[in-house]
Amino acid sequence: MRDMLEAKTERIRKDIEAMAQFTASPGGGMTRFSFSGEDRKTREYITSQMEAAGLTVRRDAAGNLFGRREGKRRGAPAVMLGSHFDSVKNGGAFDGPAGVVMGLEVARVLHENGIWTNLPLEFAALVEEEGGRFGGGLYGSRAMAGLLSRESLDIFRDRDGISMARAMKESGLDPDRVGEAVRPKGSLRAFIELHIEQGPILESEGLDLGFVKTIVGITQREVEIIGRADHAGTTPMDMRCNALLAASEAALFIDRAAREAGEGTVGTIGRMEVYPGGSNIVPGKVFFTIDVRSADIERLERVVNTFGSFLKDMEKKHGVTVSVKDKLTVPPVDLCLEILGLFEEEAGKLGYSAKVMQSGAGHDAMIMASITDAGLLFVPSRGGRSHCPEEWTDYEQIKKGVDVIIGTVLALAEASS
Ligand code: HGY
Ligand code: MN
Ligand code: MN
Repeated sequence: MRDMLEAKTERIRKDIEAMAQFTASPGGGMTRFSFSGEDRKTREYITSQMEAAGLTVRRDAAGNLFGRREGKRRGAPAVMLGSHFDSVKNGGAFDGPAGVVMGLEVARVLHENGIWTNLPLEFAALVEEEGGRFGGGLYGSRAMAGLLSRESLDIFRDRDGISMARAMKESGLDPDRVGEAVRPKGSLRAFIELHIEQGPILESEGLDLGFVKTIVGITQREVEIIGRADHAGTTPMDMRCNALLAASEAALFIDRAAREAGEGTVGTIGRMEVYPGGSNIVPGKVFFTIDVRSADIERLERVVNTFGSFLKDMEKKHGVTVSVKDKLTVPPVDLCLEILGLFEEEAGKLGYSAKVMQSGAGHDAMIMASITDAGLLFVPSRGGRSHCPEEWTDYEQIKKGVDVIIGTVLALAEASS
């Protein structure tokens, strides 16, 4: 039974290219924000592919899309596989969709070969993993894991001030029912995600696949520094409360603190907005984000905590007021070794080269690991590039990842011929 079950590269290419059409920044990579028109068009495409593969499709109360293939054992826990379909601003076509397409292809291969498993299978397309629109992220998986508060849907807003709750309503969802997305205890046997590596390791070592053992911990905060807008010409230098000076020192602090923490700890200010933003006005307000990550919780907390006390010093030094909003705090996560072992076994049978590695990017698998056994398989990223229009993975490389996951799913879900 095993040798004929192979993914088809051509279908993978077709899916990725079809989904890549739905972007708000044509010519500037992928911008597919949750609960947007691009989200809807992509969801319609995925739904059509799920139905064609014989799946029963439903959208949960958080907006996640699932295609379900019943198992022989009624009421048994499901094996879930997939990834997210939202993107960052001006991102790439593979970050997220490669994992959704993996699910579609596994579903097709089982459907066309009439393979049934004892356990049911759920093919997932998750929303708002990136937080590109509302900040934070990992929203679809946190909704399933019961890690999402209803009030956060009112607090998290996009750049136009639209709350998640309002965007959900406009997308046909009822934010008051988001709790219904929580998966009952014991209802999942496993969660398997295929994802592009978003780093240079697999390509530089000439390997086909990566099997993730640990995903780094992540802290994301939003910082607002309030100084005083003043005339750039008439305000003496020693009479200014320049918000941008404090923010600039903060950028240098985060960079230095992450480097000093070492062991792969990273710190980034990815977004900074200066207000009112006139060339002849001393900046009165600056908004910026921080993103700190480490596989070592102590290092992660040290950078974040020292940054907090640094901001207090900035208030005194520059006569500004600083407020900080927590957007995401996830500790480092070890994934399921049983699933990692199955990945290794399948790759061995197929002759694909692979290594066990860490993920510097956050993924829904790190949240799903809190409610079920979670596995994450990487395929190479060309030049290690991601979160940019240049992001690329060969379709043949994705095919190899899907082949390994087919065998893994058959083992986990107890396939019978
Ligand atoms: O930010 C991340 O690590 C992921 O791309 N959401
Ligand atoms: Mn990403
Ligand atoms: Mn991703």
